[in-house]
Amino acid sequence: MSINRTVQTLDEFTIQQLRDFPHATGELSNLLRNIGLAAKRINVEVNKAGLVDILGDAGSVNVQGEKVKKLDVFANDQFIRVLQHGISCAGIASEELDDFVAFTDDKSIHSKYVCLFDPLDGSGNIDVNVSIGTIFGVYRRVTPVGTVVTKEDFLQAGSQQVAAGYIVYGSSTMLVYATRRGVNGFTLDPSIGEWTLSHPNLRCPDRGKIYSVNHGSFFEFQKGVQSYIQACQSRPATEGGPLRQRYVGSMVADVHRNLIKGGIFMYPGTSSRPEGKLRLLYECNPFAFIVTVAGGKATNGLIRTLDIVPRSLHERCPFFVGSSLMMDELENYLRND
Ligand code: AHM
Ligand code: MG
Repeated sequence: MSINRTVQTLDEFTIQQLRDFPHATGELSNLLRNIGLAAKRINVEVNKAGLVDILGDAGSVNVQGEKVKKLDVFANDQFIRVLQHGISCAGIASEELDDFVAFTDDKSIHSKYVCLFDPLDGSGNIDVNVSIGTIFGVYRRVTPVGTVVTKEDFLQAGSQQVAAGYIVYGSSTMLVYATRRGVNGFTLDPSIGEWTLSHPNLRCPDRGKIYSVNHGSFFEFQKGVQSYIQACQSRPATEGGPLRQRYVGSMVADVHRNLIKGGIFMYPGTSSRPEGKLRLLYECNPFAFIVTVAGGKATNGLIRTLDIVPRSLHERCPFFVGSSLMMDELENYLRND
């Protein structure tokens, strides 16, 4: 089988983008390449997840005599290792770690960027062979290059992201990333181990037929959210009839589908958890950035997610994201709550 040279690889794509900016250093391209590399390694392990009973349960020793790690711990380790040994990242913060990690070697302290990620989101779905994902956001550090990064480099509003993306480990594995210039999706071609451009210049349709929410919590949602959900369910036939409800329980899969087909994803606060479940820095901000660049919207129900100034690394916030006209409609209901 010969390689199809009409397709562009991730590396080729980022290098081509660089040519438009003669003064760019290539550091961001390099960081994205490293993220792509870590994701390929994670993908290999995700595909073997069903074999844990054969190869050994997490925590046990496998047939090669190696200790088997939980997949989310493995994913976290991969990311840290790849970014630490690259030349483009000065530090990371992860949903899996209590505190950020500053890389203190000479190469790293001279890097411009910090990366925040959720190494394996939707991990409750691993055991049952349902799509899961990785989410990341990249910020330019605010402390001077040449010094060790501090917490303020990580506690930036989402609007400061220079890039954000996700990997969805699904029926195929895709890496989607956004910069201010646009959102592009790459599918992993397993035969050559390359990310190949499959979804250039992704735009989120203004409207879609899908809403995604955990209905089990319906009676714990605020009135405005309940009213909006009821409006989705009772849309008249003249406007296309009721919307479809789709909720995988892996935000990456849910938002990825809605980004392509049009739709709205909601993880509202509840009476028992007013801040909801999702983490602002690792889950909400990257998706808020991606969907906004693609023409959609993201809020916490009151203000744009990207405008929230974070106070702590692991803070949670209600999250509503999706097609712009559907978000406008939701906001009307929330305003009249
Ligand atoms: P996780 O980071 O522990 O995997 O949790 C995040 C996930 C999201 O991907 C998903 O949308 C949500 O949790 C599902 O939660 P729930 O089961 O409460 O609806
Ligand atoms: Mg998560």
